[in-house]
Amino acid sequence: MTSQQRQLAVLVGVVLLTACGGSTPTGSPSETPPASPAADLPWNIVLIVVDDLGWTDLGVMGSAFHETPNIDALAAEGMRFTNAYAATTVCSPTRASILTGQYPARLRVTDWIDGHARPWAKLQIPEWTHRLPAEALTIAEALRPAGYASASIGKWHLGGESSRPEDHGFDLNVAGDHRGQPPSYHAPYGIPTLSEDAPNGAAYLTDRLTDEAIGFVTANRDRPFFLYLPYYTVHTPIEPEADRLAAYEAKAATQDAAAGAWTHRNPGYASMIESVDANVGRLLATLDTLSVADRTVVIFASDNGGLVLPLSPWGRVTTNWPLRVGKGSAYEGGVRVPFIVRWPGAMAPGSVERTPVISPDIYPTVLEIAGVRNLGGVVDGSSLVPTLRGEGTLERDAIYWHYPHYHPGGAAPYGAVRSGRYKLIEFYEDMRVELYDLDTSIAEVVNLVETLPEEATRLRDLLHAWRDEVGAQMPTENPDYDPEREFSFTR
Ligand SMILES: [Ca+2]
Repeated sequence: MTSQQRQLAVLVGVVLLTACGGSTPTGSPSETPPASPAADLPWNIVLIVVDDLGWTDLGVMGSAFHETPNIDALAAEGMRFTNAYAATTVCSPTRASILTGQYPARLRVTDWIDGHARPWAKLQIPEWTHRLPAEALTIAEALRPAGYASASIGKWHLGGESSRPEDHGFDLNVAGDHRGQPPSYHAPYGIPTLSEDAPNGAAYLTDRLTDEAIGFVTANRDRPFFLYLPYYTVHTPIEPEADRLAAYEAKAATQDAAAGAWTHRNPGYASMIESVDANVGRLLATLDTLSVADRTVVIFASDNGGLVLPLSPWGRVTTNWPLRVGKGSAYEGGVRVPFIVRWPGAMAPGSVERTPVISPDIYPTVLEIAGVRNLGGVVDGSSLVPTLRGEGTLERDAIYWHYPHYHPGGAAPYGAVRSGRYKLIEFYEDMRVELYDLDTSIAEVVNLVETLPEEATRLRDLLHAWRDEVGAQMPTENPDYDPEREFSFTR
C-alpha cells in the first residue's frame, strides 16, 4: 500500500466512522470506575504538548513516513480522539487555554505573544494580552492545595519576566520563558532558563528536556506530581539530530513518486518527530521503572496544526492532508490536532473517540481526575472524564474559535463554530460565512451556505451569542487601510 493509499484509508475510515455519529469505543468500557492509585495518592498527571504537531503527523494518525512507535503504543493503551482541536491556530493562546480551561477570547490572549503587525490591512486588530493573566488559575495553582509537586519543562511562551511558570504556580521551571522557539536545538541552546551544563551530557534539546522530566518524576515518585512537558519540537527551526536524518533521507528518496504532494516527505521534520517519540518512550519507561505508571495519567496533545509553509531546509515543513491548509489558517489543518489520553483502568485500551473536544477541556478533566473541586473562576472547557470512562457522551451545543488577527499561514480575522457535523467560519473583513459538513467534506471544499441556509443561520447565531458571552474583542475598520501595501509585514 502506498502512503497515499494508507492516508486515504485513514480518511475513509474517519469519514465512515464520523458519519455513524456518536462515540463508540473500539472495545468495551470498563464496568467499574478505575481504582484509586496506590497508597491513596491522587493520580499523577503527565501532560505532554508537542509544538505544531499536525493531525496526521503520527503513525497512529495515518502517517506512513513518520515513525512514532512509542506514541502509537500510548494510543494503543489509551484513548485516541480523532476530532480533537486546539483553541487557536497558533501557540500562546492554546497554551493559555490548556492551563486555565478558558477560551483565549475570554482571556484576551488571542494571538501568540509577539503577534504580527499588519498596519495597512483592512482591519485594525484589537490589542490583546501578551501574557498569561495573573488572575487566571492554572492547573498547577489548582493542584497545589492537593499536595501536588509541579514542573513546567520546555516551551512556555506565555510571558517572560513576572509571567513565567514559577509565577503561575509551578514549583519548577526548566527552559520556559517568553520565547516561542529555541535559538538552537543543539547545545548551546541559548535559553536563559536552561543551564548549558547538561547533567547527562545531552546535546539535543529534546533529549535534555526529557532528562529534566525524568529527574523531576524520579524525585517526586512518592507524592502526587503534575509534569507539564511542552516540548519545543517540532516547531521551527527544523534542526534534526544528524544520526536520525540519513534513514529518512533514504526513505524520502525511495518513496513512491505516485504518492504525490500530499504525503509527508520532509526528512528533517520526520527526524525531529522521531526524537520526540523516542523521548516519550524513555519517559514512559521511567514511569514503569519507578512503578508509578499504574497511577499516572498521561495526556498527549499539540497546540495547533502542522506548519505547511516552506520554512525548512527541506522545503515545506509538513502537510495535514486531508485537512485544509495548516497552522495560522482558519481551516481544519490549523486547529485539528492529535490528542491521546492513557488513564490506567479507565478505558478500554485502544479506544477511538470521535466526539469533538477542544484544548480548554484539559483543565477540568485533569482537576476531576485529581479530585480537585475548586476550579477557580469561569471554566469554558468540559471535563472529559465521563467520555474517558465510556460512561456517556459530552453534552454541549458547540465549540468555538475567535482569532481577530492576521497570520502568514493564511488567516485573516475570523471566528468559527463547530456543532455536530457542521462547522461555520465567519470572516470579519466582510462578515461572509462558509459552512462545511465535516462528515462529508473533511477537506472543507464544499461550502454549504447556499444549500443549508437555516443551518448557517443557526451556527452564526451560536457564534455571535458566544462572542458576547466571553466578551470577545473584535477588530475595527483600519483608517490606514491601503490595499497596495496590505501584505507588507513589519515583523
Ligand atoms: Ca505551536
